[in-house]
Amino acid sequence: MDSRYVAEPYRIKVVEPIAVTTRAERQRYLVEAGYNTFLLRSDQVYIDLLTDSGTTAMSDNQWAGMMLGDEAYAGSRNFVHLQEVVREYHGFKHVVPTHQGRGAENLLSMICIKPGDYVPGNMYFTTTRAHQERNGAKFVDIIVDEAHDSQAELPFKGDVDLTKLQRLIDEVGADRIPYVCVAVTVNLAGGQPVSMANLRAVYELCSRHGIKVMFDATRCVENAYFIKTRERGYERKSIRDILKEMMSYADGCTMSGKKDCLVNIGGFLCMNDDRLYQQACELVVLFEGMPSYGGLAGRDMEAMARGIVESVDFHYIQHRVAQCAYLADRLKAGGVPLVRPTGGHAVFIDARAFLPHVPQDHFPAQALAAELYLESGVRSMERGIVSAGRNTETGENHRPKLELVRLTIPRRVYTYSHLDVVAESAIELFRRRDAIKGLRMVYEPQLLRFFTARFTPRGIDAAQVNRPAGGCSSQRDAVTEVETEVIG
Ligand code: PM9
Repeated sequence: MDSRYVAEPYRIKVVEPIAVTTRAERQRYLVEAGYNTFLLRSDQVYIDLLTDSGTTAMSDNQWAGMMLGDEAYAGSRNFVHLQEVVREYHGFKHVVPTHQGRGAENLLSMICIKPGDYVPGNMYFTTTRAHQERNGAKFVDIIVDEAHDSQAELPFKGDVDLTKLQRLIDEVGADRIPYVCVAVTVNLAGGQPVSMANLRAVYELCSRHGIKVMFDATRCVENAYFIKTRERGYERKSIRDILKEMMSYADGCTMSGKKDCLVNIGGFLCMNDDRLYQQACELVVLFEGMPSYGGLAGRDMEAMARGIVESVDFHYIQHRVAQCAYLADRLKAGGVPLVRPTGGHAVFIDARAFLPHVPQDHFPAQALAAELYLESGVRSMERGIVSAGRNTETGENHRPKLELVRLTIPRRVYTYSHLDVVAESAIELFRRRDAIKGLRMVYEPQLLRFFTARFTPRGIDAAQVNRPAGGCSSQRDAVTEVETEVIG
């Protein structure tokens, strides 16, 4: 990095020891986990970059708020506070709390989607698309082409391609598009932001056709930071004002509070439409809880309300994005191929370029994530063919162009020294990349397979591999094995 790094805008008051393990121990843990980093135990991990979801260190102010939890069954004052904060910072009229983001996705998809509908989005997200498909919709990717090219260097690589959106409307008709789902930022493209100009244009286009725009606002503060630092006219505006303007180009949003709202659990669904709110209130009682808590304790809602306020602090978000840039710069200097430009929540290693000798059917990103853990105890996550899953109609594997390993940075948790260790480990692995082999999938769950799938190194007899504890029926296992032998 050519300038000094941005130092932490906080000091450390409580510490949590982390596990230091030997290579031999990690080898054993990896086999037990079926080469899936999701299945490792947290006390087997040294530096945990699996996800930034729910892994935030909360502030003293948030912890103090937890003590003010009003745990009444209905009408908690913490809900009223959350509602006030969401109205003020995001600008939506109604808020329905949910236990986390996918709870909000479930409600939205169930209310709005009819079988045979189309839901366009700027690249898929795993849980979001799963809920859309479960309710009978077909997801249509309308992100700009460059988002699928790891090396295309664009300031707003998460933008919607308006031509693709218009073409879909012309082809299927606006009445078969219940809403357009715009993610700010786009996780699976590498945390790429969407420009304000594009958000405005999408909203105008959809409004002309009577189509709702629903944001996946999970990392909306990171998006606001990129608008401030990259888009002309926003340099002098506050993150808070930028966020409010962004949200004015949507009819509502789903939110995983576990990311930019700085909490360990929580989410919500927002909307301006009174009828949609009424429908959400009717459904939320079935899946989550009362409309005034939606699966959350009063203290969780209080922490989330306070987290939203803290998240728009410029110094907080500047440091967060700077940590990603620092790690990316160190990795680049060591030759490790990355997705460009670096996003705001993670650094994504381009596993295709890292392991060109491992075909996509041998799960290069999954193999690389496993090797990185073995090398150093650093846990990362596959974001490639395993995460992409299968086409629900044909059963074929989706084959994303992006085959990535995500080094995800939890908020306010790790220091630059931790990031140095991560960089050194990945660079060491890159030096001996030719020795890294692919994997074979030996257990494949039907839904969101990346969470619990199991693998074995190629060349090992599948019959000798650990089975999931008390998992699926033997018949399903057998079928899976045959399928994966064919595809792998
Ligand atoms: N994202 C992540 O690690 C959590 C587990 S992986 C499925 O990136 C977006 C853009 C997300 C997201 C979760 C959700 C779902 C929706 N949209 O995990 O249910 O990145 O709170 O949110 C994860 P919940």
